Parts: sequence; structure tokens; C-alpha cells
Amino acid sequence: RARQGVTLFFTGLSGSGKSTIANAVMVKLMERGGRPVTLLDGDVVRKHLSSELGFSRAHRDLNIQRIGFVAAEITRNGGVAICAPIAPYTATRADVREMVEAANGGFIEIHVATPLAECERRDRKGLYAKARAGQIKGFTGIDDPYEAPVDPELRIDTTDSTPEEAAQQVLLKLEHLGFI
Ligand code: GGZ
Repeated sequence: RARQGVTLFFTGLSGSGKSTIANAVMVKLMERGGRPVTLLDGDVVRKHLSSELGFSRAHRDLNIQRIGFVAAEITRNGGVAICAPIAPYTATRADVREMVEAANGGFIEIHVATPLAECERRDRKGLYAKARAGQIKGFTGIDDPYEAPVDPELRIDTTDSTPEEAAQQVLLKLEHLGFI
């Protein structure tokens, strides 16, 4: 598998730590050299690839399908694609897994399982407060669903671990699976 491409697909609530861990993983992989690494972060994708989309189920699904398509192409060419959207729906995540595996690459689903209470306590962007106040409607975890992965390759709770430790766990998993 050392030459096969791979997609690291982070999923979890807003503020769970997906972007932070994804960034740390990207830096570590780039330091090691080898495959080209592409980060498809939620914010960046929303800005450049899905700027017309909102947060209905249909729009979230379309957003995730687009991320999946790009990740599959990167993976097909032997690269590492790191994706970090909320991706709240099990069926849509399964579609992405299929697309990536059809591209003859590895798919590693990482559930960043920081509990809602902790994400809300941190509330780094003040979005949970707004959602509770009804200023944002359909916010994941508050009044919109998050279907937790049942059988992810890796599950990380950031309540008592640093982003550095979490990133290390991801690299270990990649090593164990033979991708690095
Ligand atoms: C969830 C929302 C919403 C609603 C705006 N629900 O912490 P953030 O700000 O940076 O991460 C959230 C981001 C989610 O976009 P994704 O593309 O990852 O979502 S999905 O996978 O479901 O397509 C949050 C912000 O957008 N945000 N409104 N209603 N998050």
C-alpha cells in the first residue's frame, strides 16, 4: 500500500477539532515527504467549491459529494487527500468511501468524537450561542442531526488530548495500515 493513494476523512461536530487535527496531520505528512498532500478543509471548500450552498440536507450532501469527488481524484493519482467537513449523514459518508475505494485507494474515516457539551463549552466561534438563541437555524447538534459513525477506522475525543497527540494517533494508524 506504500504507493497507493489514501483519503483521510475527518467527521465530527463544529468545534470538535477536525480542522486543527487535520492541519497537524498535514504538516507531519509533509515533513516526512513522499506523497503530495492536499487539505480539503470545511471552510475552504465552502468558500471555493460550494459557495452557493447552504445547510439543508440536500446542500450538505452535495457539498460532501464534491469533496468526495476531489478526494477520489487525488487518491487515484497516488496522493493523500485530507478532508475535514462535518459530514453529518452516514449514507453520504458511505458514498464517499465507495468513490474513493473505486479509485483504488484507501479510505480512513476518523470520527472526531468530542462531545457536544465540550464543543459548546469551547464555542470558539460563538456559533453554538447563536444556535441556542435561534439566530442560526438548523445547526448541527442543536437542531439538526449528526449521525455518529458506527465503525470508523479511528475515533478521537479531544476533551483530554492535544491536537499534537491526536495527529500522532492518525499517523500511527496510517503506519499500521501500511500507507506510510
Ligand atoms: C453546521 C454550520 C451551520 C449549520 C454555518 N450547521 O465551526 P465552523 O462553522 O467553521 O464549521 C461549521 C461549518 C460546517 O460546514 P461543513 O461544510 O463542514 O458542513 S457539512 O459537512 O454539513 O456540509 C460552522 C459553519 O459551517 N456553519 N451554519 N447550520 N455548521
